Amino acid sequence: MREIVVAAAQMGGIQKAETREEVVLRMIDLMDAAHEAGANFIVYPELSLTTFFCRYYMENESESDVWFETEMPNPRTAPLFARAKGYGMSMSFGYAELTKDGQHFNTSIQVDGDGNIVGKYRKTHLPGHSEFDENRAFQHLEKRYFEPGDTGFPVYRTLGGLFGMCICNDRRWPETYRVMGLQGVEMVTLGYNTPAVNAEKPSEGPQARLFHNRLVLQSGAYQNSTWVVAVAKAGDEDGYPLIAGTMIVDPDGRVVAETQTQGDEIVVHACDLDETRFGKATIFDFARHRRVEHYTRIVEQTGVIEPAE
Ligand code: ING
Repeated sequence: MREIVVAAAQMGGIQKAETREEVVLRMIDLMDAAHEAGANFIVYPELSLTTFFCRYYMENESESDVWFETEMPNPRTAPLFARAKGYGMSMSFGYAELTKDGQHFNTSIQVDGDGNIVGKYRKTHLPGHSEFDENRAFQHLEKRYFEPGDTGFPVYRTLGGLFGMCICNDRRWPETYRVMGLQGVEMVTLGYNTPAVNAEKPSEGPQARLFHNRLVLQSGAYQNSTWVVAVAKAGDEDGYPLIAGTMIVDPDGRVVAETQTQGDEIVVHACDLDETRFGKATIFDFARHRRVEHYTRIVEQTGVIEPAE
């Protein structure tokens, strides 16, 4: 048995006016509750330090760069790293990363109980658009503010197992889980900020979005026999609603824990990494069952090529 007691630390809305220091205090409160509940690993949302600023059109980088971190840890997040190290607790969280050579990424890191960054991931699948779109009820400018990630989907050894990360829209793409599954991943952690309404289709509201959220997390877990921990930035941000739906999914695709509120809330579950073994050795024994000679299109084609008339 290789048990990890995981706390999925959902955060309610972060308002535009909220400082990093105020947000970090909320994250520390969640970490204290996780410690009380016996957790040794805490997972926070995508862009956990700021509001989802991609909903706002900003013309110049001088304006949008205020939402980015130029180093990690940094003076604003140091108290969080210190509290985690004091507890010997691993953590993962997302933030907007501005690198020394001026690259912008939607990033997530995993930090072990000694405070070492053991995993770093930069969001691959950026949804939305790069120019102001007047046809949208609100903007989703991730393609404006971030570059596609350059890390791929790494899997790394920590906490006695094989871990990987993805971010938000990545969870909708089966390739995300399979690339990690082909590295033996036993737990995928991810955060998301998902608008409660489709900006291009107002009839698609929170119920549909919560359905799709659950659908893709359960299928990703089951089809790769891995745990999936998915954590929302939920609630209302300056009048813009985000879905909750934070959950922990077991390697059979079953939801074993999920939040009940739209605010700051942890759900905790003892995840035995050995529960991934049966699926990996039988129905999803990739070596025994996959037929890669028939999968060429998946890596050779980007878009659809329909058969000739
Ligand atoms: N947010 C959304 C997400 O993938 C989205 C964008 C919502 C795309 C619904 C498609 C459908 O959950 C982020 N930040 O990717």
